[in-house]
Amino acid sequence: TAISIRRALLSVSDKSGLVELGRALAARSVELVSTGGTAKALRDAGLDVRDVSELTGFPEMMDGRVKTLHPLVHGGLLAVRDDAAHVAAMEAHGIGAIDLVVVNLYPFAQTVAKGAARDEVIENIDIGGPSMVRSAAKNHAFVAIATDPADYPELIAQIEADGGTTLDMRRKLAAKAFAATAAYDAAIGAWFAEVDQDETLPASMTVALTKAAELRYGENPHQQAALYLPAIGAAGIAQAEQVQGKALSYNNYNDADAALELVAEFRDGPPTVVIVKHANPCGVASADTLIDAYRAAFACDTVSAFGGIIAVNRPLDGPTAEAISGIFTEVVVAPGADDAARAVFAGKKNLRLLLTGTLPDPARGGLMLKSIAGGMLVQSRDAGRVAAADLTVVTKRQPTADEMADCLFAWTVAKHVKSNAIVYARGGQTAGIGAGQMNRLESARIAAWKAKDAADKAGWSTPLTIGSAVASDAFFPFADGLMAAVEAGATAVIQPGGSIRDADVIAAADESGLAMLFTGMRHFRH
Ligand code: 93A
Repeated sequence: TAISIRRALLSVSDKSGLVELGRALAARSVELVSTGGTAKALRDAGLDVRDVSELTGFPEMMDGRVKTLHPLVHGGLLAVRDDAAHVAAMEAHGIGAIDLVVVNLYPFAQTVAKGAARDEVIENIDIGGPSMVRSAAKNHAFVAIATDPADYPELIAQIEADGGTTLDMRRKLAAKAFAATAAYDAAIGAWFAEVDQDETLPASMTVALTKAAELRYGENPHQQAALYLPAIGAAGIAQAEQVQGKALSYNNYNDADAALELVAEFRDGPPTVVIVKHANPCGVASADTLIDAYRAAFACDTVSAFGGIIAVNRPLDGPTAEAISGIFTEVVVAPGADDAARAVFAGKKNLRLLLTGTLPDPARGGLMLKSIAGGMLVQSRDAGRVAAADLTVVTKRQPTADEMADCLFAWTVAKHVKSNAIVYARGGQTAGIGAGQMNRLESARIAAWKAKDAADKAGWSTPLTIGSAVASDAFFPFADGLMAAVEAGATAVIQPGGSIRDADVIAAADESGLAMLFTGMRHFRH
């Protein structure tokens, strides 16, 4: 059932598409009623407009805070047209029906984003706009509500076809309208929570996210997926600029996020390269140059690196891009890329190049959300980091300076490996990474086996684990995991400590002549 449109109320902050819509309505003899700025824009285009202040008999007042909040507006929006009592009320009070509302709201999120002062942010909380949107959307049986210029063309098409709108479209527009006002209020709530509250975990949370991109599919082809972005929030991989390559997939985003978060730990460090597969690093290295770091990271696991996601902590140069291009790589994430690097990748049509401008602060706060059936788990971000001064030597032997450096490097990588995580490192490069096993001993063995495999493939006489440091993301519950590391050739160990069998583990370390450091901090990651 199409309703015909005789009167439209237009009040928009974003004036794009407004004049075209106004013209289409005027051509159908629709009466246009508008607020100040919107009326002016329509008049400037030569259209006839009635001021809302003329309709209500009240001037727009209090800096525009009160312009459309009036029974002559909301009565015209909310009246049920086939209810005799409602119709009688309209007649008694001189309320004219409004058939179409075109409203988009004060740019709250944009005002926050540009760093405006508190007063300006508050002034950009739209009250009258959402009220009209909600009144019209509630009464969608009779009233059409457009909140997005992207919907104007279809609206115009319907009006031009038969002078009205279909119930089907009005329902869709109403759903979109309520989603828009909900997201708007959630952004306001999030802003207040951020600026005015101290608790990390608020008593309740409204998360307003807008679909920014449909993804081809989810983790698997039979799953649907999309990227959603918050109106207000910290920047991260989701905001990276994609310079080339086909659209990112769900798994690409997930892996690129893991790669960027790990490489960001080396924000103030030497040139560093991270290669990620299935959200776990399969090679990480720091060196004097980016290309050397890439080669060292790649050497850790040349098999897994195929189809990997690479993140670097320096703007990409041509030679490094050339080296990366040696094997198939899905995604490269970098703070920037010079012309030579861009030219190299331009020849690799499938490679996605993401530029982030800067690297995120590894110590920043924030909340991590994980959905479980029927609820959501929320925790503060793992911003924990340790420096040499935070470590306790628990063995008879002190670590050498090289061992200390390798321990810190291995520990930083282990933080970004799914638990149980065991990472061997030597000379600023990972030697073997054991991830995601259900017991620590298996991770230690897998990491050692991988290091041996890498050495065989590279033709090294001994694996890099000989003389390496080993990091464990949580304490060794028994000495067996530690002994596996000793067998692999590790001479230094870094782990949180805190097991009831710490004494056994320390004794085993002393017996093997190891230097062992306790961090007092655990880095489970699942
Ligand atoms: O300040 S308000 O909350 N009070 C109102 O009564 C009101 N009516 C419409 N903001 C109000 N609006 C908003 O004004 C609309 O949502 C729209 O964003 C804006 C359009 O103003 P103008 O037509 O003067 O540019």
